[in-house]
This record gives sequence, structure tokens and C-alpha cells, in this order.
Amino acid sequence: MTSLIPPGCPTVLTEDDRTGTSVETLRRAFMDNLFFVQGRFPEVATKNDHYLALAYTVRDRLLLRWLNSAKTYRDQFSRTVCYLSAEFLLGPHLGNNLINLGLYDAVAEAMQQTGLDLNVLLDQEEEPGLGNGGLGRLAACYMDSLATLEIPAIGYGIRYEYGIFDQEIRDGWQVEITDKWLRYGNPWEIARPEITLPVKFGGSTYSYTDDQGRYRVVWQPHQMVQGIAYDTPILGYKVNTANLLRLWRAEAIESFDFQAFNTGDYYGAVNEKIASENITKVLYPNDEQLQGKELRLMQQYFLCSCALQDMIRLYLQCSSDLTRFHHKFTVQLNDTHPAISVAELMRLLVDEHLLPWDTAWDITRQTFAYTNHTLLPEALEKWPLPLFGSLLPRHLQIIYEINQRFLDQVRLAYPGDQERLARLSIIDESECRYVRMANLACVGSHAINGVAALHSELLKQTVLRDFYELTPEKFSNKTNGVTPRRWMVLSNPGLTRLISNHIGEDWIKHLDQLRRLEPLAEDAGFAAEWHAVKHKNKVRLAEYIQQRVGISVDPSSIFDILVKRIHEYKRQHLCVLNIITLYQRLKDHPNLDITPHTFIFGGKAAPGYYKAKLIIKLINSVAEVVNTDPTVADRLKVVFLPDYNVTCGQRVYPAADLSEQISTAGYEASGTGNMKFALNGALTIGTLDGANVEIREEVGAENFFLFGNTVEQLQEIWRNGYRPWEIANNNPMLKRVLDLISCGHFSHGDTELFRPIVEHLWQNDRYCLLADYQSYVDCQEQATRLYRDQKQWVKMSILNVARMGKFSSDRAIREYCEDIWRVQPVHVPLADTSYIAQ
Ligand code: OX2
Repeated sequence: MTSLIPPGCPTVLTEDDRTGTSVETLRRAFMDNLFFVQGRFPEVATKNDHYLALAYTVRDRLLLRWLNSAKTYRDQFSRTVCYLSAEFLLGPHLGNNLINLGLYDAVAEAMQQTGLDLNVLLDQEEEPGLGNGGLGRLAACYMDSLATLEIPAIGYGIRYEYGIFDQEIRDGWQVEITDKWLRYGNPWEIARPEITLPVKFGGSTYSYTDDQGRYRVVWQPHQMVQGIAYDTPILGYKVNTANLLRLWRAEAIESFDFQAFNTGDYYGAVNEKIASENITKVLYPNDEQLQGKELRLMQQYFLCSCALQDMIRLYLQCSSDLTRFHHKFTVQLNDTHPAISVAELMRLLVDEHLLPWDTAWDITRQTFAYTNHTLLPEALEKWPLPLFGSLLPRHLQIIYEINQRFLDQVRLAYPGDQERLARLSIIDESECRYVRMANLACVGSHAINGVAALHSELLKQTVLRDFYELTPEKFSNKTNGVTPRRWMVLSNPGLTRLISNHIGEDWIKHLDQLRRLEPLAEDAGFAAEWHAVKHKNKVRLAEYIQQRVGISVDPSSIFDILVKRIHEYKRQHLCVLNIITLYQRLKDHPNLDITPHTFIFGGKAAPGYYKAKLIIKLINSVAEVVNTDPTVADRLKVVFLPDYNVTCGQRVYPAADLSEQISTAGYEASGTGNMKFALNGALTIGTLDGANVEIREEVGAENFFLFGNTVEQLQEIWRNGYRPWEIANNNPMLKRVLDLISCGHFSHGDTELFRPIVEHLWQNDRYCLLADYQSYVDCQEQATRLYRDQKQWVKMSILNVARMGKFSSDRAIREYCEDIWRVQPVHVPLADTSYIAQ
């Protein structure tokens, strides 16, 4: 290629095939990749070849920005946020990268010129499901915002070979299928086999005094594996910043144990290799439920050790003075899953880099901050001491030392208060002994936060109360947010275009700008367009439902949607009670004039959580009866969408009229689906729980359907002795609904099937469905009645969107940057790439 640019000018100004962005260059680069990377000529290329050729074309453009970012950070020794998380639920990369590069339309055009449909290629991508739900998805939104805000950041996580299982529904039951997401390769990652770090497990320790009189401890492990880095660039929206997501895969240090092999134990030798690789084999599919499995602790420690060793390695490339480690890095612990980092950093600094304990402890505490995501007691991580000690003997010693010094301070603050001491201790001494990970995280961090205002308050009053009383200055709230790039621009192009036509595009980076839509809520022409966009999105979802589960739904019925993990506290079965109530009313009065209603569910249950799986079966059983009953035909439909994931979410949120956020008050820490729905113009029916409280505050009480008991009211109910059976016996409709389930109406006469659900509601009802039932049914009726007034509904929908600015993950990340991380943006110039040519 001849260049018109004088020698010495950055070559990036020319349209070369790896960085150019014109339609013609993109088309040529795509054909080049199809030929030279995929090894295909057009006539025989498969859809997957096309997808990969395009992915590599896009990746080249990412790499240009990524390398520039990495070089800028290195040259400036930039302060860097490290987000440590056992889960990153990224969702498909291709569409998102096209949006953030600003190349979506150009690439669509280039594909069209090649005779291809970009949408078909987008559908080819298997999403990396390296997370369970909200917590992992939050990490992904935060990575997007960090890059968009030009904050130097590294996400550290685990490269699970199998992500969250794929869900199939057979005979109404959930069936789990392994998620082989790497089957056809992953074009978005770059393996770094030269970045390999050793991780030790088991064995014992011994101590000695070295020739300089220092007390030293040596850990002699029983097993050693190595972590290999896999890097994925995370590009910000229309900036040059591309940050690093570094996921670790475990491998045996040597492929064979030659000693075992030579003595004839071939299987033993290979087994060792398999055992090592098992560490990163599969994501534990439990959402908010601790499974105290040894392999899970190994995963956690493996992640933390790799991440911290890597940070120290990067640090030492630029400075030998580790006492300033916390000036270069600030580390956020995404829940307690990576909390073992506190002990691991101490070990690395004290044992391996020979820093005095007090110095190391100062660095450690100034390095870490901890986010709590749940108040559920069964999710609070604690590890039995014998298990912990046998896997991490040195860490147990370090934790004892940390604990002893910490409890000495507590004794000074609260002389004689033994009970408080026992509650604050990192070691749970009651019955069996445990290591309490939340206590370790609190003691080892300089900042502690919850994820919504209500949640942060409850944290201070309940699970972390003693820590709050001891160090109130560490506590703050950081209400969650979601990225408008994936959750509007990518998933809802219709609404994005309509909004941008009226208020420009600034809102994509400054979501508060949506306020400028408020006056348009009164504009009939705008409202008509708004309604048309929503209707089109509903038609699209209806087509998908038809194709996926063979149920035909009416796009002008109200789309009432509940998608999230299946859990009793999220109360999917409360929604079912209302459906059966409606069904009953229609059976009683076949001519009843109700708003045509489509209920749509989606979500996975943890494979070992029987009740949650039974709830899925209940939804499908009710769907079967309702959808085939001619009396209710066309007025009531129930759909369970199988395999709910990020990709499915992108179809669902834009098509919702009503968003179900119906958890028992006090149980949902924040929720983020609630934000995605409202941002896409759905109205919310919800309790005063998690971020619902703040969403309602922002959009206005008059634009939100509130029902149910508050946290305080529920506390009162339990204090007075909660008697759900009395509620059921005093509410004829509720009793009929429960009886209808019990008598086998939805289970082909089987009276046993749903007994565990119904009996629990009658007798115990831990999540207070019955206490909230009537209020929910009434509120549902109010919402569906209002839906008939489309003018009013659309106005409320516009006002909801206009007032959702607060819930951008950009706002959340700005708060973390200012209050916790104290980190500044670093502008990345798209500089000279002439070194490529040298
Ligand atoms: C989830 C919480 O349940 C949810 O309320 C919150 O929005 C999300 O985290 C992100 O903060 N595992 N998943 C969660 O907490 C835990 C533990």
C-alpha cells in the first residue's frame, strides 16, 4: 500500500487492514481473515467461519487500543483498580465491541456487501457464561464502565472450562446440560503461556531463624499447580481505553509425574494432572448458597494467589519498593469469594518478600476493599477449620495471627465483652470451628460496602453490626448500576434511535441526560413513536417465544415478565399464585373483561436446590393447564423461556411492559434486572426491597406499582408469631388457589407433587408469600387496569426511562473511584503504531 503520509507520521492515519474502519477496509479485512485465519474460501465457509473471521477483524481493532492502553499505563505507572471476582458474566462480545468501537453500522454494511447478515453472525456466538447471575453480571458491567471512564483496571477471574450449565426443560422439569462454551474456540482471548504462576496446596510448614536473625516460615506443599493467564480486552465506549480481563486456568506443573510413571503407576501419574486441571474445570452453579466443597476453596485460593502474584510481578517490573504496593494497586473483593486474598497477600509480603508483619499488614489493609452482596445466612461463607487447615496450612497460621492482633484491639475497645469478641472473631468457635470469610474480609479491608441503600443499612444493623460499631468510618453504600451500552444501545436499537433523535447521543455516556425526555412525555407524537418501538420489540419476542417453545402469544397483551435465578426468596411462586387467582376468576366468570395478559418467566435453579426446581415444574404445569384451556384462551398465557442467560435477557428487557421485582422485603440486596427493565421502559411492580426502593424514589411513587410488607412490618409480623395458616383460612380465594394446587389440578391428579411447596406455605412460609398475597393481587389488578389506558401507560413508561439516570454503572463506578479507590482517569491517546512496521 502506498502512503500519502510523510515518513515519521503515525501509520494509524492510513487505512490498513488491521486498524482501518471504512466499510471497504472492514470488508477486505474480513475476507482476509476468512482466508488466512479460518483457512476457508467463501463457497465452503460455514456460519461459524464467518463469525470467527469477523471476530478476528474486530479483535484487531481492539488490540490496537489495548496495546496503547497497556503501554500508557506502564509508562505512567498508573494507579490501577483490580476487580477480583470468582464470576464474570460477560455475555456475547461481538455486538458489544462493535457498539463500543462505533463500528456497528459500518460492519453491518460490510457484511451486507459480502452477502451476509450481521444478525446471523451475532447469533453464532456462544456466550461465556462464567457467572451465576447478578453478582457476575455486575462485575461485567463494572468492567465496561471502568474502561468507558478511562480508569486503568484489571479484572481477575477464573477461566472455567464449563460455565453455568445450559438449561433444558423436559416434561416441565429443569435438566442441566454442560456448557461447552470453548468448543469452537474463543477468538476474544489471547493465551499467555509465558505468564505462568505456581500455586501451592496442602502439606505443612516449618519455621527457623535466618542468618540475619529473622523469623521465617516455609510452606512445604503437598501439591503444586500452575495458573496460566488468558487475556481478554475490555474496550470502553468510544474511547481508546481497553482494559485487561485476565482469567486463570489451572494446569499441572509437569504433564507427567515421571517418578510415578517409571515405577509403573501410569494412572497415578495421569491422575495428578487431571486433579490439577479440575480446579478450573467448572463453575459452581450455586447462586447465594455456600457449598462447602474443598474444590471450591481450591478455586478461590487459586484465583487469589494467581492475581496477587501477578500484581506483584507487574509492580516489580517498575519498582523494587513493595512498601508502596497499595499506591499502585487498589483491590476490590467481589463478595467473600476472593477474601482469602487478605491472608495470601500477607503471606506473599511476609514469607516471600520478607517484609515485617506490621508493614505488610498496613499495605494489605490499604489495598483491599470489600463488597457484600447478600444478607442471606446460608450464603455467608465459612470453612470448617480442618478442611481449611489441611489445604492452606500457612494461611491458617496467618489468619490466627491476624485474629489475635485484631481481638487484642477489640478487647481494648470493649473490655470484658466476651460475646462481642466471639462474634467479631475470624474463627467461629461455636460447635464445629470455622473460618468466617466475611470477618476476614472486614478486618483486612479499609472499606466495606453494600449494593443498595436499604441493603447497606441492613448490613450495619444485622450481619456486620459489630464491625460497623467498631469501625463505622469503613462503611458506605454503593448502589449497583448497569451499563447502558449493552442494556440499551445494543439490546434496544429502536428505543436508542428514538431517544437519540430527540436529545442527541450524550445520554449513552451520561445517563442523567435522559431527564431531557421528561417534557416529551406530554408529546403525543413522541408517545406514539415510543409505543411503536415497544410494540415492535414485543413482536420480536413473541416470534422468539413461538420458535423456542411453540406458544403463540399476543403482542398487544400486557407482557408481564419475571426473569432471574429461581430462588424462594425471589418468590416466583407468588407470581404463580396470582396467575392461578386470575385463572380462577376467569373460570368463575367466563365473560369477565380482563386485560389480556402474558406472563413470561425465565431463570435457572441450582441443580441441588430441589424446591427451586419444583417451582419451575409448577410454573410449567400451570402453563400447560392455562394455555390449553379454551375458557381463558387469548386472555391468559404463561410462558417459561428455557435457558435464560445474557443473550436471552437482551431480547426480553426491551419487550417488557411490567417488570416483576417481588422479593420478600429485606432479602434482595439490590437486584439489577429491575434497572434493566425500567431503563427499557417497563413499569415495575415490586416490594420495598433492594434497589427497588431507590428506583421508586427516582421515577416517582406515582410511576411505580408498590405492594407488600416493608422490612419493619415483616419484623413485626415475626415478632408477634407469624401464622400463615390463619391468613389462608381467612382468605377464600387464596385458600382455593392453594387447594387447587394441592388437589392435583395442575399435576394430572397427583396430590403429592407440589406438596413440599404448598405445605411450606401453610405451615412456615419463611418468605411471607401469604402475608403479601392480597396486596400483590390487588396491585396486579391496578396495574393491568391501568394498562388499558395506553396513553397514561406510555407516559409513565417515558417518565421511568427519563428518570433512570442514577442506575448507570458509570455512576456507581465514579462513586467507587472517588470514595474507595481514589483513582483518576488516564487518557489513552491512539498513538503511534509505527512500531508495528519497524
Ligand atoms: C446478588 C444479589 O442477590 C443481588 O441482589 C445483587 O443485585 C447482585 O448480587 C449484585 O450485587 N450472589 N449473588 C448476589 O449476591 C450473592 C452472594
